[in-house]
Amino acid sequence: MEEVCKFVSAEYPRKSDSFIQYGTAGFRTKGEALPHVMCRMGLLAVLRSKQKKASIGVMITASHNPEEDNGVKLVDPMGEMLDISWEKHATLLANVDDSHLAETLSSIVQQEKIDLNQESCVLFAKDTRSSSVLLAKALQHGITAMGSEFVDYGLLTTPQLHYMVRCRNSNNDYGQPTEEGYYTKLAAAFVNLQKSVTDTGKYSSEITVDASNGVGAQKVRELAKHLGEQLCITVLNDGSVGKLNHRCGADFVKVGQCVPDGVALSEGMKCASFDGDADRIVYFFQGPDCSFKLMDGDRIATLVAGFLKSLVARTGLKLNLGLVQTAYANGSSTSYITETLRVPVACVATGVKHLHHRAQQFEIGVYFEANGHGTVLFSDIAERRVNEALKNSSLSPESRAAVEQLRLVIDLINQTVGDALSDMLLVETILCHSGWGMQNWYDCYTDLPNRQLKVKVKDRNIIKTTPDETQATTPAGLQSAIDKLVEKYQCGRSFVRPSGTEDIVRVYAEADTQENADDLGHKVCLLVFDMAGGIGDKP
Ligand code: NG1
Ligand code: ZN
Repeated sequence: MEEVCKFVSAEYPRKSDSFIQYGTAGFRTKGEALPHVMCRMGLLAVLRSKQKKASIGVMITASHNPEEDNGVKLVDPMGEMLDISWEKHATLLANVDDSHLAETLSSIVQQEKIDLNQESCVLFAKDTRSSSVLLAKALQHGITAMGSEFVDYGLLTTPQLHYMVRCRNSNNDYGQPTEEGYYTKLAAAFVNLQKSVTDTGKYSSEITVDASNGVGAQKVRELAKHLGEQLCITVLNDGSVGKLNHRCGADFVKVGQCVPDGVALSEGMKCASFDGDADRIVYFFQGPDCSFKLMDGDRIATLVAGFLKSLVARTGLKLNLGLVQTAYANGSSTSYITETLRVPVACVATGVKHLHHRAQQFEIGVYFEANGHGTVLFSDIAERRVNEALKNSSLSPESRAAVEQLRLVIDLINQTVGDALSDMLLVETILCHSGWGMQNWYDCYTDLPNRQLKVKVKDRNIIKTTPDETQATTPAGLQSAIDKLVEKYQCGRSFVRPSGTEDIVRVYAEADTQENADDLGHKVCLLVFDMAGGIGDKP
Protein backbone atom coordinates (compact mmCIF):
# COMPACT_ATOMS: atom_id res chain seq x y z
CA MET A 1 0.00 0.00 0.00
CA GLU A 2 2.88 2.34 0.85
CA GLU A 3 4.38 1.83 -2.63
CA VAL A 4 1.03 2.39 -4.36
CA CYS A 5 0.47 5.61 -2.46
CA LYS A 6 3.98 6.90 -3.09
CA PHE A 7 3.42 6.52 -6.83
CA VAL A 8 -0.06 8.08 -6.70
CA SER A 9 1.08 11.08 -4.64
CA ALA A 10 4.07 11.69 -6.88
CA GLU A 11 2.01 11.55 -10.09
CA TYR A 12 -1.17 13.19 -8.84
CA PRO A 13 -0.40 15.28 -5.75
CA ARG A 14 -3.19 17.01 -3.88
CA LYS A 15 -2.35 20.61 -4.73
CA SER A 16 -4.95 22.57 -2.79
CA ASP A 17 -6.61 21.92 0.52
CA SER A 18 -10.10 22.94 -0.52
CA PHE A 19 -12.64 20.39 0.71
CA ILE A 20 -14.66 18.39 -1.79
CA GLN A 21 -17.69 16.25 -0.98
CA TYR A 22 -19.12 13.15 -2.66
CA GLY A 23 -22.61 14.62 -3.15
CA THR A 24 -25.87 14.02 -5.00
CA ALA A 25 -23.98 13.09 -8.15
CA GLY A 26 -20.48 12.12 -6.95
CA PHE A 27 -17.71 14.71 -7.02
CA ARG A 28 -18.24 17.75 -9.20
CA THR A 29 -16.07 20.83 -9.59
CA LYS A 30 -13.70 22.50 -12.07
CA GLY A 31 -11.94 19.86 -14.18
CA GLU A 32 -8.50 21.20 -13.28
CA ALA A 33 -9.12 20.50 -9.57
CA LEU A 34 -9.83 16.82 -10.14
CA PRO A 35 -6.73 14.84 -11.23
CA HIS A 36 -5.76 13.62 -7.74
CA VAL A 37 -9.42 12.94 -6.88
CA MET A 38 -9.80 10.91 -10.06
CA CYS A 39 -6.68 8.84 -9.38
CA ARG A 40 -7.82 8.18 -5.81
CA MET A 41 -11.26 7.13 -7.06
CA GLY A 42 -9.40 4.56 -9.16
CA LEU A 43 -7.97 3.17 -5.92
CA LEU A 44 -11.37 3.21 -4.23
CA ALA A 45 -13.15 1.57 -7.17
CA VAL A 46 -10.65 -1.31 -6.98
CA LEU A 47 -11.35 -1.75 -3.25
CA ARG A 48 -15.09 -1.71 -3.89
CA SER A 49 -14.66 -4.26 -6.67
CA LYS A 50 -12.65 -6.56 -4.39
CA GLN A 51 -15.25 -6.21 -1.66
CA LYS A 52 -18.24 -6.92 -3.92
CA LYS A 53 -16.31 -9.55 -5.94
CA ALA A 54 -17.76 -7.87 -9.03
CA SER A 55 -16.96 -5.26 -11.66
CA ILE A 56 -17.41 -1.64 -10.54
CA GLY A 57 -18.03 1.33 -12.85
CA VAL A 58 -16.57 4.82 -12.87
CA MET A 59 -18.09 7.58 -15.02
CA ILE A 60 -16.24 10.81 -15.74
CA THR A 61 -18.79 13.56 -16.37
CA ALA A 62 -20.34 16.70 -14.93
CA SER A 63 -23.67 16.11 -16.66
CA HIS A 64 -25.47 19.42 -17.36
CA ASN A 65 -22.75 21.61 -15.80
CA PRO A 66 -20.59 23.90 -17.97
CA GLU A 67 -17.76 22.50 -20.13
CA GLU A 68 -15.00 23.56 -17.73
CA ASP A 69 -16.50 21.50 -14.89
CA ASN A 70 -16.03 17.80 -14.55
CA GLY A 71 -16.87 15.08 -12.09
CA VAL A 72 -16.78 11.43 -11.17
CA LYS A 73 -19.32 8.88 -9.97
CA LEU A 74 -18.87 5.26 -8.95
CA VAL A 75 -21.34 2.65 -10.13
CA ASP A 76 -22.17 -0.42 -8.03
CA PRO A 77 -22.47 -3.98 -9.45
CA MET A 78 -26.13 -3.94 -10.50
CA GLY A 79 -25.59 -0.61 -12.29
CA GLU A 80 -26.93 1.44 -9.41
CA MET A 81 -25.23 4.43 -7.73
CA LEU A 82 -22.47 3.71 -5.21
CA ASP A 83 -24.02 2.61 -1.90
CA ILE A 84 -24.49 5.55 0.47
CA SER A 85 -22.38 3.78 3.13
CA TRP A 86 -19.30 4.14 0.88
CA GLU A 87 -19.74 7.86 0.16
CA LYS A 88 -17.88 8.69 3.37
CA HIS A 89 -14.87 6.66 2.18
CA ALA A 90 -14.90 8.54 -1.13
CA THR A 91 -15.04 11.91 0.62
CA LEU A 92 -12.31 10.98 3.09
CA LEU A 93 -10.00 9.59 0.43
CA ALA A 94 -10.44 12.61 -1.86
CA ASN A 95 -9.54 15.06 0.92
CA VAL A 96 -6.64 13.50 2.87
CA ASP A 97 -3.11 14.87 2.55
CA ASP A 98 -0.77 12.85 0.36
CA SER A 99 1.10 11.84 3.50
CA HIS A 100 -2.03 10.21 4.98
CA LEU A 101 -3.18 8.42 1.88
CA ALA A 102 -1.72 4.99 2.70
CA GLU A 103 -3.09 5.01 6.21
CA THR A 104 -6.57 6.04 4.97
CA LEU A 105 -6.65 3.30 2.35
CA SER A 106 -5.58 0.71 4.91
CA SER A 107 -8.27 1.80 7.30
CA ILE A 108 -10.94 1.41 4.58
CA VAL A 109 -9.56 -2.07 3.83
CA GLN A 110 -9.82 -2.96 7.52
CA GLN A 111 -13.25 -1.45 8.14
CA GLU A 112 -14.74 -3.09 5.07
CA LYS A 113 -12.87 -6.38 5.61
CA ILE A 114 -11.47 -6.39 2.09
CA ASP A 115 -9.33 -9.26 0.85
CA LEU A 116 -6.61 -7.58 -1.19
CA ASN A 117 -5.87 -10.83 -2.99
CA GLN A 118 -9.36 -10.91 -4.46
CA GLU A 119 -9.49 -10.23 -8.23
CA SER A 120 -11.03 -6.95 -9.34
CA CYS A 121 -12.16 -5.11 -12.44
CA VAL A 122 -13.14 -1.48 -13.03
CA LEU A 123 -15.13 -0.37 -16.08
CA PHE A 124 -14.85 3.29 -16.96
CA ALA A 125 -15.99 5.80 -19.55
CA LYS A 126 -16.01 9.53 -20.10
CA ASP A 127 -18.11 12.26 -21.70
CA THR A 128 -16.90 14.74 -24.33
CA ARG A 129 -15.43 17.43 -22.02
CA SER A 130 -11.88 18.40 -22.95
CA SER A 131 -10.64 17.67 -19.41
CA SER A 132 -12.08 14.14 -19.51
CA VAL A 133 -9.10 12.76 -21.47
CA LEU A 134 -6.50 13.60 -18.80
CA LEU A 135 -8.85 12.66 -16.00
CA ALA A 136 -9.41 9.23 -17.55
CA LYS A 137 -5.60 8.75 -17.55
CA ALA A 138 -5.43 9.70 -13.87
CA LEU A 139 -8.21 7.23 -13.09
CA GLN A 140 -6.50 4.47 -15.05
CA HIS A 141 -3.24 5.12 -13.20
CA GLY A 142 -5.06 4.69 -9.90
CA ILE A 143 -6.62 1.43 -11.01
CA THR A 144 -3.39 -0.06 -12.35
CA ALA A 145 -1.40 1.11 -9.33
CA MET A 146 -3.59 -1.27 -7.34
CA GLY A 147 -2.84 -4.04 -9.84
CA SER A 148 -6.43 -4.30 -11.02
CA GLU A 149 -7.92 -5.19 -14.37
CA PHE A 150 -9.96 -2.55 -16.16
CA VAL A 151 -11.98 -1.90 -19.31
CA ASP A 152 -11.77 1.56 -20.84
CA TYR A 153 -14.99 2.11 -22.80
CA GLY A 154 -13.86 5.50 -24.11
CA LEU A 155 -16.80 7.82 -24.80
CA LEU A 156 -20.17 6.68 -23.46
CA THR A 157 -23.30 8.26 -22.08
CA THR A 158 -23.61 7.84 -18.32
CA PRO A 159 -26.49 5.34 -18.62
CA GLN A 160 -24.55 3.28 -21.17
CA LEU A 161 -21.75 2.83 -18.63
CA HIS A 162 -24.31 1.81 -15.97
CA TYR A 163 -25.71 -0.70 -18.46
CA MET A 164 -22.24 -2.18 -19.13
CA VAL A 165 -21.64 -2.68 -15.40
CA ARG A 166 -24.93 -4.50 -14.96
CA CYS A 167 -24.35 -6.72 -18.00
CA ARG A 168 -20.86 -7.69 -16.81
CA ASN A 169 -22.18 -8.70 -13.41
CA SER A 170 -25.29 -10.55 -14.62
CA ASN A 171 -23.66 -13.28 -16.75
CA ASN A 172 -24.92 -11.35 -19.78
CA ASP A 173 -28.56 -12.02 -18.68
CA TYR A 174 -29.19 -8.29 -18.95
CA GLY A 175 -27.58 -7.93 -22.39
CA GLN A 176 -24.15 -7.92 -24.02
CA PRO A 177 -21.69 -5.53 -22.32
CA THR A 178 -20.80 -3.71 -25.53
CA GLU A 179 -22.14 -0.59 -27.25
CA GLU A 180 -23.46 -2.76 -30.04
CA GLY A 181 -25.18 -4.98 -27.45
CA TYR A 182 -26.83 -1.91 -25.93
CA TYR A 183 -28.20 -0.60 -29.25
CA THR A 184 -29.31 -4.05 -30.36
CA LYS A 185 -31.22 -4.72 -27.15
CA LEU A 186 -33.06 -1.40 -27.16
CA ALA A 187 -33.72 -1.35 -30.89
CA ALA A 188 -35.03 -4.93 -31.02
CA ALA A 189 -37.53 -4.22 -28.24
CA PHE A 190 -38.61 -0.92 -29.82
CA VAL A 191 -39.03 -2.25 -33.35
CA ASN A 192 -41.03 -5.25 -32.08
CA LEU A 193 -43.28 -3.05 -29.99
CA GLN A 194 -43.96 -0.66 -32.88
CA LYS A 195 -44.70 -3.49 -35.28
CA SER A 196 -47.85 -4.49 -33.41
CA VAL A 197 -49.51 -1.07 -33.86
CA THR A 198 -51.98 -0.95 -36.73
CA ASP A 199 -53.52 2.51 -36.26
CA THR A 200 -50.94 5.16 -35.35
CA GLY A 201 -53.55 7.97 -35.24
CA LYS A 202 -51.90 11.34 -34.64
CA TYR A 203 -48.51 9.82 -33.85
CA SER A 204 -45.52 11.05 -35.83
CA SER A 205 -42.34 8.97 -36.11
CA GLU A 206 -40.21 12.08 -36.69
CA ILE A 207 -38.29 13.62 -33.84
CA THR A 208 -35.70 16.39 -33.51
CA VAL A 209 -33.13 15.92 -30.75
CA ASP A 210 -31.18 18.75 -29.11
CA ALA A 211 -28.15 16.78 -27.86
CA SER A 212 -26.80 19.65 -25.72
CA ASN A 213 -23.53 19.49 -27.71
CA GLY A 214 -22.70 16.41 -25.66
CA VAL A 215 -21.93 12.73 -25.99
CA GLY A 216 -25.61 11.93 -26.61
CA ALA A 217 -25.31 13.30 -30.17
CA GLN A 218 -23.06 10.58 -31.54
CA LYS A 219 -24.74 7.88 -29.46
CA VAL A 220 -28.27 8.71 -30.59
CA ARG A 221 -27.01 8.65 -34.19
CA GLU A 222 -25.65 5.15 -33.57
CA LEU A 223 -28.96 4.12 -32.07
CA ALA A 224 -30.83 5.58 -35.06
CA LYS A 225 -28.91 3.24 -37.40
CA HIS A 226 -30.55 0.31 -35.61
CA LEU A 227 -34.11 1.65 -35.77
CA GLY A 228 -34.67 1.59 -39.52
CA GLU A 229 -37.83 3.40 -40.59
CA GLN A 230 -39.45 3.15 -37.18
CA LEU A 231 -38.06 6.42 -35.87
CA CYS A 232 -36.56 9.22 -37.92
CA ILE A 233 -34.20 11.26 -35.73
CA THR A 234 -32.69 14.64 -36.65
CA VAL A 235 -29.84 15.55 -34.31
CA LEU A 236 -29.17 19.24 -33.55
CA ASN A 237 -26.63 20.75 -31.15
CA ASP A 238 -24.35 17.82 -31.90
CA GLY A 239 -21.17 19.51 -30.66
CA SER A 240 -19.83 20.37 -34.10
CA VAL A 241 -20.27 24.10 -33.50
CA GLY A 242 -21.78 24.93 -30.11
CA LYS A 243 -20.42 24.61 -26.61
CA LEU A 244 -21.46 21.81 -24.27
CA ASN A 245 -24.68 22.63 -22.33
CA HIS A 246 -24.45 26.28 -23.36
CA ARG A 247 -27.95 27.68 -23.94
CA CYS A 248 -29.19 24.23 -24.86
CA GLY A 249 -29.93 20.82 -23.38
CA ALA A 250 -32.51 19.47 -20.94
CA ASP A 251 -31.53 21.63 -17.97
CA PHE A 252 -31.53 24.88 -19.96
CA VAL A 253 -34.91 24.06 -21.51
CA LYS A 254 -36.51 22.96 -18.23
CA VAL A 255 -35.24 25.77 -16.00
CA GLY A 256 -35.59 28.51 -18.63
CA GLN A 257 -38.86 27.12 -20.02
CA CYS A 258 -37.74 28.10 -23.50
CA VAL A 259 -36.49 26.77 -26.86
CA PRO A 260 -32.75 25.95 -26.91
CA ASP A 261 -30.40 27.78 -29.27
CA GLY A 262 -29.89 25.86 -32.47
CA VAL A 263 -33.51 24.68 -32.77
CA ALA A 264 -35.91 26.60 -35.03
CA LEU A 265 -39.16 25.39 -33.48
CA SER A 266 -42.16 25.35 -35.78
CA GLU A 267 -45.66 23.92 -35.81
CA GLY A 268 -45.81 20.14 -35.96
CA MET A 269 -42.25 19.56 -34.77
CA LYS A 270 -41.71 17.11 -31.92
CA CYS A 271 -38.48 17.90 -30.08
CA ALA A 272 -36.51 16.39 -27.23
CA SER A 273 -33.54 17.79 -25.30
CA PHE A 274 -30.89 15.60 -23.66
CA ASP A 275 -28.40 16.81 -21.09
CA GLY A 276 -24.61 16.65 -21.53
CA ASP A 277 -24.25 12.98 -20.52
CA ALA A 278 -27.65 11.90 -21.86
CA ASP A 279 -29.23 10.68 -18.65
CA ARG A 280 -31.99 13.28 -18.77
CA ILE A 281 -34.62 14.03 -21.39
CA VAL A 282 -37.43 16.54 -21.72
CA TYR A 283 -39.73 16.99 -24.73
CA PHE A 284 -41.18 20.20 -26.14
CA PHE A 285 -43.32 21.40 -29.02
CA GLN A 286 -45.15 24.48 -30.26
CA GLY A 287 -48.75 24.88 -29.13
CA PRO A 288 -51.53 26.15 -31.43
CA ASP A 289 -51.03 29.73 -30.16
CA CYS A 290 -47.32 29.57 -31.11
CA SER A 291 -46.52 29.12 -27.42
CA PHE A 292 -43.68 26.96 -26.13
CA LYS A 293 -44.96 23.77 -24.51
CA LEU A 294 -42.62 21.87 -22.22
CA MET A 295 -43.12 18.16 -21.54
CA ASP A 296 -40.84 17.59 -18.56
CA GLY A 297 -40.02 14.62 -16.34
CA ASP A 298 -43.41 14.87 -14.61
CA ARG A 299 -45.18 14.57 -17.96
CA ILE A 300 -43.04 11.58 -18.93
CA ALA A 301 -43.71 9.97 -15.54
CA THR A 302 -47.47 10.33 -15.89
CA LEU A 303 -47.40 9.04 -19.47
CA VAL A 304 -45.37 5.99 -18.45
CA ALA A 305 -47.34 5.24 -15.28
CA GLY A 306 -50.69 5.50 -17.10
CA PHE A 307 -49.50 3.22 -19.91
CA LEU A 308 -48.00 0.62 -17.57
CA LYS A 309 -51.07 0.59 -15.38
CA SER A 310 -53.39 -0.26 -18.26
CA LEU A 311 -50.89 -2.71 -19.79
CA VAL A 312 -50.55 -4.59 -16.49
CA ALA A 313 -54.36 -4.67 -16.15
CA ARG A 314 -54.59 -6.26 -19.61
CA THR A 315 -52.06 -8.94 -18.69
CA GLY A 316 -54.27 -10.02 -15.79
CA LEU A 317 -51.16 -10.18 -13.56
CA LYS A 318 -51.34 -8.83 -10.03
CA LEU A 319 -48.47 -6.35 -9.77
CA ASN A 320 -48.49 -3.21 -7.71
CA LEU A 321 -47.34 -0.04 -9.43
CA GLY A 322 -46.15 3.15 -7.79
CA LEU A 323 -44.60 6.44 -8.80
CA VAL A 324 -41.83 8.37 -7.05
CA GLN A 325 -41.39 12.13 -7.37
CA THR A 326 -39.57 14.93 -5.55
CA ALA A 327 -40.82 18.26 -4.21
CA TYR A 328 -40.01 19.77 -7.64
CA ALA A 329 -42.85 17.78 -9.22
CA ASN A 330 -45.57 20.08 -10.50
CA GLY A 331 -48.59 20.02 -8.17
CA SER A 332 -50.90 19.31 -11.12
CA SER A 333 -48.94 16.21 -12.07
CA THR A 334 -49.28 14.81 -8.56
CA SER A 335 -53.05 15.44 -8.54
CA TYR A 336 -53.39 13.84 -11.98
CA ILE A 337 -51.46 10.74 -10.94
CA THR A 338 -53.32 10.18 -7.70
CA GLU A 339 -56.82 11.28 -8.71
CA THR A 340 -57.10 10.37 -12.40
CA LEU A 341 -54.58 7.55 -12.83
CA ARG A 342 -55.09 6.31 -9.27
CA VAL A 343 -51.46 5.32 -8.92
CA PRO A 344 -49.87 5.80 -5.47
CA VAL A 345 -47.21 8.52 -5.28
CA ALA A 346 -44.23 8.81 -2.92
CA CYS A 347 -42.24 12.03 -2.48
CA VAL A 348 -38.53 11.79 -1.60
CA ALA A 349 -35.48 14.06 -1.41
CA THR A 350 -33.80 15.32 -4.60
CA GLY A 351 -31.17 13.01 -6.09
CA VAL A 352 -31.57 9.89 -8.14
CA LYS A 353 -30.35 7.56 -5.43
CA HIS A 354 -33.29 8.53 -3.21
CA LEU A 355 -35.83 8.03 -5.97
CA HIS A 356 -34.25 4.77 -7.06
CA HIS A 357 -34.31 3.29 -3.56
CA ARG A 358 -37.93 4.27 -3.00
CA ALA A 359 -38.99 2.90 -6.40
CA GLN A 360 -37.47 -0.48 -5.46
CA GLN A 361 -40.19 -0.83 -2.84
CA PHE A 362 -42.89 -1.22 -5.53
CA GLU A 363 -43.24 -4.29 -7.74
CA ILE A 364 -43.14 -1.86 -10.63
CA GLY A 365 -41.66 1.48 -9.56
CA VAL A 366 -41.68 4.46 -11.93
CA TYR A 367 -39.49 7.37 -10.87
CA PHE A 368 -38.80 10.71 -12.50
CA GLU A 369 -37.34 14.00 -11.40
CA ALA A 370 -39.14 16.97 -12.95
CA ASN A 371 -35.88 17.75 -14.78
CA GLY A 372 -36.26 14.60 -16.89
CA HIS A 373 -34.12 12.07 -15.07
CA GLY A 374 -35.95 8.83 -14.47
CA THR A 375 -36.69 5.23 -15.32
CA VAL A 376 -38.83 2.25 -14.35
CA LEU A 377 -37.74 -0.56 -12.02
CA PHE A 378 -39.22 -4.02 -12.32
CA SER A 379 -38.72 -6.09 -9.18
CA ASP A 380 -37.57 -9.71 -9.37
CA ILE A 381 -41.13 -10.75 -8.55
CA ALA A 382 -42.51 -8.69 -11.44
CA GLU A 383 -40.01 -10.09 -13.95
CA ARG A 384 -40.59 -13.64 -12.70
CA ARG A 385 -44.38 -13.34 -13.03
CA VAL A 386 -44.06 -11.94 -16.54
CA ASN A 387 -41.63 -14.68 -17.59
CA GLU A 388 -43.87 -17.40 -16.09
CA ALA A 389 -46.93 -15.96 -17.80
CA LEU A 390 -45.10 -16.16 -21.13
CA LYS A 391 -44.89 -19.93 -20.64
CA ASN A 392 -48.53 -20.26 -19.57
CA SER A 393 -50.43 -21.85 -22.46
CA SER A 394 -53.87 -21.23 -20.93
CA LEU A 395 -53.71 -17.43 -21.21
CA SER A 396 -56.33 -15.71 -23.36
CA PRO A 397 -54.96 -14.25 -26.62
CA GLU A 398 -55.51 -10.71 -25.24
CA SER A 399 -53.59 -11.44 -22.04
CA ARG A 400 -50.83 -13.17 -23.97
CA ALA A 401 -50.42 -10.18 -26.29
CA ALA A 402 -50.26 -7.88 -23.26
CA VAL A 403 -47.71 -10.07 -21.48
CA GLU A 404 -45.54 -10.15 -24.60
CA GLN A 405 -45.74 -6.38 -24.83
CA LEU A 406 -44.83 -5.97 -21.18
CA ARG A 407 -41.79 -8.24 -21.67
CA LEU A 408 -40.64 -6.04 -24.55
CA VAL A 409 -41.22 -2.89 -22.51
CA ILE A 410 -38.99 -4.34 -19.77
CA ASP A 411 -36.25 -4.92 -22.37
CA LEU A 412 -36.67 -1.40 -23.71
CA ILE A 413 -36.03 0.22 -20.35
CA ASN A 414 -32.57 0.82 -18.89
CA GLN A 415 -33.40 -0.08 -15.31
CA THR A 416 -30.02 0.92 -13.94
CA VAL A 417 -30.53 4.68 -14.14
CA GLY A 418 -32.41 7.36 -16.14
CA ASP A 419 -31.41 7.10 -19.80
CA ALA A 420 -32.33 9.71 -22.42
CA LEU A 421 -32.06 7.22 -25.30
CA SER A 422 -34.07 4.47 -23.67
CA ASP A 423 -36.62 6.94 -22.23
CA MET A 424 -37.06 8.50 -25.66
CA LEU A 425 -37.85 5.10 -27.17
CA LEU A 426 -40.27 4.40 -24.32
CA VAL A 427 -42.13 7.69 -24.82
CA GLU A 428 -42.26 7.09 -28.58
CA THR A 429 -43.65 3.59 -28.00
CA ILE A 430 -46.38 4.89 -25.72
CA LEU A 431 -47.33 7.80 -28.00
CA CYS A 432 -47.47 5.42 -30.97
CA HIS A 433 -49.55 2.81 -29.12
CA SER A 434 -51.92 5.54 -27.96
CA GLY A 435 -52.09 7.15 -31.42
CA TRP A 436 -51.13 10.43 -29.77
CA GLY A 437 -49.57 13.60 -31.07
CA MET A 438 -47.90 16.03 -28.67
CA GLN A 439 -51.11 17.96 -28.05
CA ASN A 440 -52.94 14.79 -26.89
CA TRP A 441 -50.17 14.18 -24.40
CA TYR A 442 -50.20 17.82 -23.32
CA ASP A 443 -53.98 17.74 -22.74
CA CYS A 444 -53.68 15.20 -19.88
CA TYR A 445 -53.43 18.01 -17.34
CA THR A 446 -52.53 21.69 -17.06
CA ASP A 447 -49.26 22.50 -15.30
CA LEU A 448 -49.31 25.02 -12.50
CA PRO A 449 -47.08 27.92 -13.56
CA ASN A 450 -43.78 27.65 -11.72
CA ARG A 451 -40.31 29.14 -11.42
CA GLN A 452 -36.95 27.78 -10.26
CA LEU A 453 -34.38 30.29 -8.99
CA LYS A 454 -30.99 30.35 -7.24
CA VAL A 455 -29.60 32.45 -4.39
CA LYS A 456 -25.91 32.75 -3.48
CA VAL A 457 -25.24 32.58 0.25
CA LYS A 458 -22.11 32.40 2.38
CA ASP A 459 -22.79 28.86 3.59
CA ARG A 460 -25.66 27.01 1.94
CA ASN A 461 -25.64 24.33 4.63
CA ILE A 462 -27.21 26.85 7.01
CA ILE A 463 -30.42 25.71 5.38
CA LYS A 464 -31.62 22.35 6.67
CA THR A 465 -34.87 20.75 5.55
CA THR A 466 -37.30 17.98 6.42
CA PRO A 467 -36.51 14.65 4.67
CA ASP A 468 -38.90 15.38 1.79
CA GLU A 469 -37.36 18.88 1.44
CA THR A 470 -40.70 20.66 1.45
CA GLN A 471 -39.99 22.57 4.71
CA ALA A 472 -36.87 24.39 5.89
CA THR A 473 -36.10 23.59 9.53
CA THR A 474 -33.26 26.15 9.79
CA PRO A 475 -32.53 29.06 9.90
CA ALA A 476 -35.20 29.72 12.51
CA GLY A 477 -38.13 31.70 11.17
CA LEU A 478 -37.42 31.16 7.47
CA GLN A 479 -40.15 28.57 6.92
CA SER A 480 -42.83 30.55 8.74
CA ALA A 481 -41.88 33.61 6.68
CA ILE A 482 -42.20 31.53 3.48
CA ASP A 483 -45.56 30.15 4.68
CA LYS A 484 -46.86 33.68 5.27
CA LEU A 485 -45.93 34.69 1.74
CA VAL A 486 -47.34 31.52 0.15
CA GLU A 487 -50.74 32.12 1.80
CA LYS A 488 -51.16 35.26 -0.29
CA TYR A 489 -51.10 33.38 -3.60
CA GLN A 490 -53.78 31.20 -5.15
CA CYS A 491 -52.43 27.62 -5.45
CA GLY A 492 -49.19 28.94 -3.96
CA ARG A 493 -46.38 26.57 -2.97
CA SER A 494 -42.73 27.29 -2.42
CA PHE A 495 -39.72 25.60 -0.84
CA VAL A 496 -35.99 26.14 -0.57
CA ARG A 497 -33.07 23.71 -0.24
CA PRO A 498 -29.29 23.78 -0.55
CA SER A 499 -28.13 22.39 -3.90
CA GLY A 500 -26.06 19.21 -3.78
CA THR A 501 -24.19 20.03 -7.00
CA GLU A 502 -23.70 23.82 -6.95
CA ASP A 503 -22.73 26.29 -4.26
CA ILE A 504 -26.18 27.90 -4.13
CA VAL A 505 -29.62 27.64 -2.52
CA ARG A 506 -32.43 26.62 -4.86
CA VAL A 507 -35.84 28.27 -4.64
CA TYR A 508 -38.97 26.76 -6.19
CA ALA A 509 -42.31 28.54 -6.47
CA GLU A 510 -45.66 27.58 -7.94
CA ALA A 511 -48.86 29.66 -8.24
CA ASP A 512 -52.00 30.18 -10.32
CA THR A 513 -50.34 32.44 -12.93
CA GLN A 514 -46.78 32.75 -14.25
CA GLU A 515 -46.64 36.30 -12.95
CA ASN A 516 -47.57 35.15 -9.46
CA ALA A 517 -45.15 32.21 -9.54
CA ASP A 518 -42.35 34.61 -10.58
CA ASP A 519 -43.37 37.12 -7.91
CA LEU A 520 -43.56 34.49 -5.16
CA GLY A 521 -40.21 33.01 -6.25
CA HIS A 522 -38.55 36.41 -6.19
CA LYS A 523 -39.90 37.25 -2.73
CA VAL A 524 -38.75 33.91 -1.35
CA CYS A 525 -35.28 34.59 -2.84
CA LEU A 526 -35.20 37.87 -0.91
CA LEU A 527 -36.14 36.04 2.30
CA VAL A 528 -33.32 33.53 1.76
CA PHE A 529 -30.89 36.33 0.98
CA ASP A 530 -31.80 38.24 4.14
CA MET A 531 -32.19 35.30 6.54
CA ALA A 532 -29.56 32.82 5.30
CA GLY A 533 -26.56 35.05 4.68
CA GLY A 534 -26.92 36.08 1.04
CA ILE A 535 -23.82 37.34 -0.77
CA GLY A 536 -23.35 39.40 -3.93
CA ASP A 537 -26.18 41.35 -5.53
CA LYS A 538 -29.60 41.25 -3.91
CA PRO A 539 -31.98 39.06 -6.00
P1 NG1 B 1 -29.13 19.80 -6.93
O1 NG1 B 1 -28.04 20.69 -7.43
O2 NG1 B 1 -28.87 19.08 -5.64
O3 NG1 B 1 -30.46 20.51 -6.97
C1 NG1 B 1 -29.42 18.73 -9.39
C2 NG1 B 1 -30.85 18.41 -9.74
C3 NG1 B 1 -31.16 17.00 -9.23
C4 NG1 B 1 -30.18 15.98 -9.77
C5 NG1 B 1 -28.74 16.45 -9.56
C6 NG1 B 1 -27.72 15.56 -10.22
C7 NG1 B 1 -32.80 19.89 -9.78
C8 NG1 B 1 -33.64 20.84 -9.03
N1 NG1 B 1 -31.79 19.35 -9.11
O4 NG1 B 1 -29.26 18.61 -7.99
O5 NG1 B 1 -32.47 16.69 -9.56
O6 NG1 B 1 -30.46 15.68 -11.11
O7 NG1 B 1 -28.55 17.80 -10.03
O8 NG1 B 1 -27.47 15.86 -11.54
O9 NG1 B 1 -33.05 19.64 -10.94
ZN1 ZN C 1 -26.86 14.11 -16.61
